[in-house]
Amino acid sequence: MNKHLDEARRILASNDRGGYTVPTDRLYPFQWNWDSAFVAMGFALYDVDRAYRELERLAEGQWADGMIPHIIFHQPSDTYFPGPSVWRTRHSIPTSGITQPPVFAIALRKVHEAAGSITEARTLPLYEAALKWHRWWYCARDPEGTGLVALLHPWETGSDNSPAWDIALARVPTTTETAVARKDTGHVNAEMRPRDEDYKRFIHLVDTYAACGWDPAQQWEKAPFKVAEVQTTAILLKAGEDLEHLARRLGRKDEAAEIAALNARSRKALLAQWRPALSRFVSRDLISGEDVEAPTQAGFIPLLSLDLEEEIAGALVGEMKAWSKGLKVVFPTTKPGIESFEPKRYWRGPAWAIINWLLIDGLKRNRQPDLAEELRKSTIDAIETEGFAEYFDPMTGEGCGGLGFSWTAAAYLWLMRQ
Ligand code: 9WN
Repeated sequence: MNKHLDEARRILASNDRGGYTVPTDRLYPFQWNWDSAFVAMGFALYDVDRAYRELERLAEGQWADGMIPHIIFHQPSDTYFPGPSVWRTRHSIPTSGITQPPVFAIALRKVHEAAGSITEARTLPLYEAALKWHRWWYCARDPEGTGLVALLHPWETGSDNSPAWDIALARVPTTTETAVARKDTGHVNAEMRPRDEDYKRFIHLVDTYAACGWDPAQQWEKAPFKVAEVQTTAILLKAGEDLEHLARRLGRKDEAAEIAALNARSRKALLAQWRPALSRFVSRDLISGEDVEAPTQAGFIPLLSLDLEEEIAGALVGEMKAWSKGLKVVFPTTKPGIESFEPKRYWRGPAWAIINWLLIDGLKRNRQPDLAEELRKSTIDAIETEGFAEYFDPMTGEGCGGLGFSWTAAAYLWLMRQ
């Protein structure tokens, strides 16, 4: 086996904490939602039992209302802030109170297919957890039935300090009840992380929602940050397609029809977010009612779940190529050259293997194999040169953030398969 494949498996094994995988040691010492879904797809390539286990342990954190939280605190650790005492939630396993992109059902379909028909019994409870979560998304995060789901915290997007939130987040006060005691900057260079001011606003939001007792209706009413977001909706729609497929396989006809109707609603809503003048899709700030025009990777993620007309796909690809010109590693999470582009600062420019994974799948779906292959090669080269870093500086190729990173290992395994 190629030594990097071997290393990827070793990273997943060493980040195992008992049936679940931490994103990396110390910096992220708990189970994270979308990280685990990507990791499960990695495991599905060589250890289906372990892949199921990853999703089962994630589902242990599911709330009675259907939400699967963004962090499950299976065991205590004092190397991360904010921990359970800041979240003040009531689930029996301590969890955070917000969610993350719903990659779960995408992973479940892959794990189920890798397992073959013998393990239907193992898929079923996870299918039910996913269905409950998808219903939660449409009920709690799209109460008006627009088809686009909204996020109430930048951490829910998975792209915490993206320039996409700059305008919406600036409205959130920097005052907090909870003292902000960051641990992340003790593990990695502060220049690669969100700024202190961002953290104050992040924690202000946590305090606000904790004061709502984490009740979705109250949070919706009180939220000072509310963005109907295209990246998350595109992921939800792809996951919805996979869930619908599983529902049919499992003989759940009524549920398949219910999911298909939700998918149709999101498909239509996503398409309406296409902006020809920008050659991208845009999110909507629900507080101001305005489009979120900041140029970030999110604008291209709808490739993943829409079958676009030739003209739209061509324009998207043209724009992606323009952003990629002269870069050492693609794909940048912010358009290079603009003021908010910071090639080392987390979601403000760096290239991430899992974002590339989503884009590659989307480009293939939309008949763009050449650019898909370029992204695949670039991701593989970056990892083979710099190791399994959390993300990469697109200008220099340098591996940044945490090292020995689980989802980078899973992405490598996935992109190297066949
Ligand atoms: C907050 C674990 C997570 C990822 C996110 C990434 C980062 C956490 C943080 O790490 O977020 O959830 O403390 O910075 O932004 O996408 O899931 O890898």
